[in-house]
Order: sequence, then structure tokens, then C-alpha cells
Amino acid sequence: MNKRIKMTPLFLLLILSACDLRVLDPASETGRTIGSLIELSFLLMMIVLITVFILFAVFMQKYRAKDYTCIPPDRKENKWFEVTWTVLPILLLVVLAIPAVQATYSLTYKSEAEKGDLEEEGTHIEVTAEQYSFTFTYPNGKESTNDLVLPVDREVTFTLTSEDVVHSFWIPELAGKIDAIPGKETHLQVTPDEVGQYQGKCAEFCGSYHAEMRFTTRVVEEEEFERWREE
Ligand SMILES: [Cu+2]
Repeated sequence: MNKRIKMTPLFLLLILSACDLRVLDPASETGRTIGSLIELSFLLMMIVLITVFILFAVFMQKYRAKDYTCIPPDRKENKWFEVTWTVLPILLLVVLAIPAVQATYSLTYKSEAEKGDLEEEGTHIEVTAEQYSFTFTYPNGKESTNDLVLPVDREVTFTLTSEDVVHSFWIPELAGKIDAIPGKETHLQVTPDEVGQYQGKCAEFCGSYHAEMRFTTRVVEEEEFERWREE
């Protein structure tokens, strides 16, 4: 292998570790829910991977050909094998599906009544995506572009839509991706619980300047949020 090819993984590791979008360092309940789903799927994947590798090594050792003239017979229609490798993957998928579906509903669904309450509290934010920016509109009419300000420890609901093509709203430390679709509304709810600044971006390829479609999210104390909102 030439040296350049050998260095590629190391180079990629260096570049990727400098990435400012951190999915596994959540700063909200929503982020933690998604983080735990990632951990659960990683755990299941490792169980399968380790089991397969152990069996692979054991079988290689145990059934190593000592006599090259003898080819073992094919196994056909063994009921117990068939049942095992059908039922096991189904069980794994069920274990993964239950928390995933629960989390998906808890993160996106908001009844009209709940939305109304949040609007009164001032934490229902309308997000309008367009090539290549995000505009945030607060219930008192305050608008800001590419600068999202949220109060700490308060539930915030977003209603998203798009002016042109499909975009995807993503703040990795606070919540998962949600599409912003023209002519349609989507919802997302987040309760940030750590003051700080988080990078957000569009996560759906939407045109030439897609990579520039970034915004900052500032999670601030309640009073600071009120002051900023009334400015
Ligand atoms: Cu976009």
C-alpha cells in the first residue's frame, strides 16, 4: 500500500474531529433522547458484530479442512436454523423500534392547545427556511435571521416551513433534524438546559450555497431572552 493511502484514515480523523457539530454532546432533553437512541443502536450492532466474529473464529478453527478430498454436505431446510435467523433479527428490530417510535412522537407532536399555551409564553417560534438562510419569527413579531435566541430551561416549539425547496433544520446538540417543506408545516420541540452557543445548519442539500446555510443558536438566561425579544 502506498504511503498516501495509508495516511488517508488518519487525515480524515483529524479533519472530522475538528467538526463543530457535536451530536454526542447533547445540551437538551431532546438531544439526550436522540443520543440514547444512537447508543442503543450502537450497542445492538456491537452485540451482533461480536457474536458473528466469535462464531466466525470458532467455526474456522473447528471445521478447518484436514482432508481436502471430503466436501461436507450442504445443510438444507433445517427448521431450527431458519427460525433462529428469522426471529432474532425481528427481536432486535422490535427492541430498537419501540423507543425510536416513542421518541419520534414525543419530539414532534404538539396539540393545538399546547401550541397555543407556548405562543402565549412567547416560546413558539416560526422558522422559515429559504435558499440560503433561516428566519425566526417570535410571537411578538420579533424577527431575526440566522440568529436564534432561546431561553434556558423552557420548552420551545418550532413550526417550520420553507419558501422554496426542502431544507432540513438541525442543531445537533439540541435536537435531531427536521425537514422544512414548502407548503407544509412540521413541528419540533426542544427544552435546552445549558446556557451556551450552538451551531445549527441546513442538513439537506438545497443548492450551490447549501454549505453556507448556517445559523447560531444562543441559549440564554430568561431575563436576557426577554430583553433581547423586546429590543
Ligand atoms: Cu438548505
